[in-house]
Amino acid sequence: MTPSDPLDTSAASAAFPDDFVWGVATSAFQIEGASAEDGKGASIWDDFCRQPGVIADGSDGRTACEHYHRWPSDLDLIANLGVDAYRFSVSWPRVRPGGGGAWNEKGLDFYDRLVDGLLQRGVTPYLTLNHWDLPSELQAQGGWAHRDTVHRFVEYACGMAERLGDRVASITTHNEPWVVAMLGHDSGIFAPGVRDRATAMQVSHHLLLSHGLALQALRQSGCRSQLGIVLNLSPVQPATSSPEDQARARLEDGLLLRWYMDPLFKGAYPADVLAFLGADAPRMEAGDLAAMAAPLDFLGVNYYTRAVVSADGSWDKRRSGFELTDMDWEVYPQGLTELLVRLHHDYPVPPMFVTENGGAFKDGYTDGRVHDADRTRYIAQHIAAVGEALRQGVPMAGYMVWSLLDNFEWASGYEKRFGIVHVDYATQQRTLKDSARWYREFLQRCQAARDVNALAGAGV
Ligand code: GCO
Repeated sequence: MTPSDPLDTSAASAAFPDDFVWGVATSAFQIEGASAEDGKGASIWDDFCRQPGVIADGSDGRTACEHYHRWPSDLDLIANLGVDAYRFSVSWPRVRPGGGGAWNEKGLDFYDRLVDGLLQRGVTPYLTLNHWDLPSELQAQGGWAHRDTVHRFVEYACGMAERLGDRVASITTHNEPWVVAMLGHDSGIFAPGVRDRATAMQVSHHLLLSHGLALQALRQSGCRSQLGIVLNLSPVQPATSSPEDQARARLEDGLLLRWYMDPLFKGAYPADVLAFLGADAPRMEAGDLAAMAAPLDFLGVNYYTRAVVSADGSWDKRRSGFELTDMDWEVYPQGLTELLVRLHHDYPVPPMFVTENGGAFKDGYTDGRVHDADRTRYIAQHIAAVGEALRQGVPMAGYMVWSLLDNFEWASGYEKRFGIVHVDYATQQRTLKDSARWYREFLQRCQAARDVNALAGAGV
């Protein structure tokens, strides 16, 4: 192993400052199960899964990883990895079943216990409010396309901050608004399965607006958690240097990245994308753009792969020469450095976290072990890419692996496994994969370096 080998945990850990936050991430619908227990209301994902043919294996989130019942042992697992932080999401319909109206004490109690359980184990809670499971009752009134949902979200944010804000270090408003808008309302491959470009853009506007208004309300209420948003971003590269491919890549970059980053950091939508959208551009009211640009304490970036586009659709990633994951996504760690450096260069970004990064691979389970060398390499290479961004002066504050557990991978059901911990869905048994063992060893190295520095700082 050479010193620059990303799998060498001692060399890899050296690139990071002592206060860098290491974590693992999940989301409510993907792991909790208990989809109708203790007063939980239905979400758009509960409904969507019932439509024939939309989930690859015909599955749903009714049981998932049974985390709603197995949370104490899952928290032990998290603590045992040695992470600093656990990123999870709250199921809105579990705590406020109708979206508005009465709150559900039993649902709130669950997250109370979860947060206390993390703190007792020395793990810092990072809370996400909207990881896609909108209450069905709000969808019946128009969902994110309807402006009232913005106000229901602000109420929900304030209610959760009131309940948990004294104990959670970090609150994220939305996870991946692009996915909610475009996959949920343009291509319709995700809940709620709408296929209409104008609706999708209106949804994106309401997500950004609700984010800004929630931040404002949370700060006014004296909430002391760090506040931010999480975007799914990738470098968008033209397949060739032809003017057509370059123009297409610029537009796709506009729809994916600048459509969200510009209003958050520059107070305006990108003019080229507005021109492209024409009549599909969202309706806005005075003050919306100013509200959306509320100052952020952090920006979360979810990174999995790059995007390559060609005007005629002829790009074929199978011929690119890069390894593909089980999602058919290219393994492209240098894209993470490229992306983070660009964000730092183009926008006045606050400290950034990689809030999700990981890979689905076909795992083989043998005799209590999962030798997922491909996932281990993927994670190590991407951690090295974050280290390189830091070296280039990018303000990076943390990195979280997606995901702690194998879980419900949306339209792919349970067929795609992203966990560093294997889940046997028949028995709910959890098994550390080799990637989890590698991450644990890596975190031990980081901790040892911190201890040495603390001793040196104390003059010992
Ligand atoms: C995401 C989603 C996760 C997915 C992961 C892998 O934020 O895109 O948050 O829920 O499972 O990205 O596709």
